[in-house]
Amino acid sequence: MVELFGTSSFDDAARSRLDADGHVVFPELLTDDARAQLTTALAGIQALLPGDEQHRPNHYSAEYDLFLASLIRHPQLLALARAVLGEKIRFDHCVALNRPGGNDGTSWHSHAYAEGDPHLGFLRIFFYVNGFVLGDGNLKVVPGSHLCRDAEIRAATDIELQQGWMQNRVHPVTGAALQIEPLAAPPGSVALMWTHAAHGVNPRRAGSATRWSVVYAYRNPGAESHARWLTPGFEQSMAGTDGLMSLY
Ligand SMILES: O=C(O)CCC(=O)C(=O)O
Repeated sequence: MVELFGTSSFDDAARSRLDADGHVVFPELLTDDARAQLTTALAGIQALLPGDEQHRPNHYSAEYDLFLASLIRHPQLLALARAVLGEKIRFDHCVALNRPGGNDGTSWHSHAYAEGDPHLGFLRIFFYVNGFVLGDGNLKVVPGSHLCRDAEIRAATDIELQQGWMQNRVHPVTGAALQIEPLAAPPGSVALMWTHAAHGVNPRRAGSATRWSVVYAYRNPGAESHARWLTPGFEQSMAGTDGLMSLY
């Protein structure tokens, strides 16, 4: 089994940052071996695109690649997910987020999960295999936005977000004005994010190499998940005795 992370990362300081900001980035956490195997797997997914519209290789990535599937139950990944969410967790999805040169990025959005019950967490764990620099397929966030638990945050541009959803809102805990924070991530970075955080991705520059990335999502059971791209056959093939693959 590949060693996924070079160090153990999630300590009290990281927990505080994740809970206050909605995200935390661990630079260079992936081992070189993991990065090499992830790059091969993600390039394989990229080569399959667009594929079957009903079963898209980038949405159901673990169903198309054994290495990506093997990471769902990787002890270091499960330990990280449980350190954040507690013992009772469910796997939600594994989605390839490769961004070739010229990719448009993604407009501002948040995701849905158990809006009425803040005890139910939904964690996104991004692997930025070859990283990204500012202004080139970089992730951007609004620290504190996750605390609003708003599944409907949408904006096409930074200005639209600032003049729309962010207008007249403050950080729910600190009371500070909300700010857009563009992130940089050196190769091998892992980012944790609560799913209700407002986030978007800037376009990848035309001449840049493909940004290899994938997200693994885990959540506390108890509510329906709409992001759960998982076929029944795959769910059964991966089922253990711990309920990790079930919906509830
Ligand atoms: O591509 C990324 O870095 C983030 C993708 C994203 O917005 C998402 O997974 O919700």
